[in-house]
Amino acid sequence: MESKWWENAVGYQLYPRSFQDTNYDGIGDIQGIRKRLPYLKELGVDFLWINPMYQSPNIDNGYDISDFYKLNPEFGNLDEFIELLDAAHQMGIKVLVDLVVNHTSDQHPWFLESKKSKDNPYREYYHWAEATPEKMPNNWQSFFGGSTWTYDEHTEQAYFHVFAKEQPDLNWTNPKVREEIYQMIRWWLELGVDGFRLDAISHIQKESWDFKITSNPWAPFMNVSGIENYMAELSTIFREYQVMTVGEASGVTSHEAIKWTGNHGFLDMIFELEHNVKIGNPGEEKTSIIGFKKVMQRWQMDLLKGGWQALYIENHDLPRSISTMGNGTIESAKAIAIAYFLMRGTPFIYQGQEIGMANYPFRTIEEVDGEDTKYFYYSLLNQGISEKKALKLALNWSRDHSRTPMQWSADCQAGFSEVASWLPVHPNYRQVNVENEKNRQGSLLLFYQELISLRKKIVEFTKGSITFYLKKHPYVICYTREFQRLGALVVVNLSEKKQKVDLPKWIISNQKTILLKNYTEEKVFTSRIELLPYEAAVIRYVNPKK
Ligand code: TEU
Ligand code: CA
Repeated sequence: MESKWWENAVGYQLYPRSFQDTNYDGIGDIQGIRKRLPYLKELGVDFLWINPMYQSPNIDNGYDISDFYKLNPEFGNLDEFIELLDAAHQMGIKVLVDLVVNHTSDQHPWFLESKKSKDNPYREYYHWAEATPEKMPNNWQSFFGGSTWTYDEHTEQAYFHVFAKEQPDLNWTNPKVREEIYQMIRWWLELGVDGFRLDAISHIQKESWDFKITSNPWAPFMNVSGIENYMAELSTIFREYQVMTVGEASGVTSHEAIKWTGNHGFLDMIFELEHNVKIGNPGEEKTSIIGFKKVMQRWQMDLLKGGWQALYIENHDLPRSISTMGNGTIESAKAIAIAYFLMRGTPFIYQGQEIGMANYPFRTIEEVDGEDTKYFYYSLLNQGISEKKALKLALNWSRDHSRTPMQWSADCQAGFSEVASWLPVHPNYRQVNVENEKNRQGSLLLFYQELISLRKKIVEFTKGSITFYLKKHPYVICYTREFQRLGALVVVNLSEKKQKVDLPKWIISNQKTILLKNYTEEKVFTSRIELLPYEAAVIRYVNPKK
């Protein structure tokens, strides 16, 4: 297999609305990203994925695009974006942008035309079907709640949307739509972006409207057969420009992921969405460690056959991992970091994860921004559930937890802005911030820096195979990465309790050095070992059999 630059790279996901505000309107901007490039360079990341910055009415924070060729003025203009690209490139940092082509905003000129009449030339750019106000074409449900159909009184038909009603799905069966999309993709590539993160890409193909849902409610629009044709067309363009692509591909199984990624795949790598397995009573859910483990073990083993995974633990759609997987301590955050970062694939860090930003203690629904969270909250109230309970249920897994402003310093507004921000700053910002952690020995930030450089320096992590041990253990993740004679054993206790485990004897007896650990006390790793709460270590060994 030929080497690709991203095999040895670390990515950083940036949510521009909450990264850095430079003109003091409480909203992050392009100049803010530029200002913080030195920080990202020092952290050691090789590329950025920036969430959408296009023109948008912001029903879904930029994932509802009304003009693919313009930036939202609240972030800045195209010239500023080009300057950012140049500055990043000069520092050796590549830039991926979000490609949102499953849907547009309902304010996009195509949709405004499409709505006008049944014979409008843009009608077929979207999915319309016969309906009455009482009866939708089918009973499919959208991801954000409610029907996938919205009735339009003017033309007496309904249009289709898998997300909010303000995000009508594009009709990919229409060659004109595809042509417009491909043209737009080329335009951004000509501008010099280094690749794309493909939003919700596994939903572009739909089943026919009479498809009957049996168990999985999302089956009619998740990785539906026929999607390969569109993916192949897309990949032809990506190959021509030799850019990096990462797909958000929910519903693509670990087995199919080989076809989607790797040398002959449609894309370079994909994010799976399966590993976020929840456990606990509604309103108090945490991540199931065994659930996470099982999914990751299966994906990693399947992809060894020739695919590549985008590794992540947080993003803008998930609550903070220190709160959902960890117990709020730095040790737990370090353990989580080691657990996923050294698997086979390209690791991504979501902004703030590297300093241990935590879930926000929301007290009222007014503090919330996300439409999906609000929808959930109000539908609970409608079911007669009390405000207090509804808030707890709706906020436990809200996307807003990860969208509060980046905590740069102990200054007012955490150094994000000088005015009140669009989402409030987390009250813990005086302790949890970049300035503080940059200079504090043992901090999570310095640990991430070390982890990143280790990930890049040690060849096993880039080129090595992977083997899992203690596969059924409910809390301890254990795997080796091996390349030729060299090996690294990763062992992580993802629980608040001590765990006694047996490590492979032949590895322990051939150990050389401890590459990284999250407790400072000296420790000798014997094959029968008691791990402290959230203890994690990476041990280098030599394989005598090779
Ligand atoms: O999320 C899409 C997304 O989460 C679904 O594709 C997923 O399949 C489903 O929820 C599984 O349960 C992306 C963005 O990350 C998100 O922020 C946007 O709101 C969404 O697309 C719409 O563009
Ligand atoms: Ca701003």
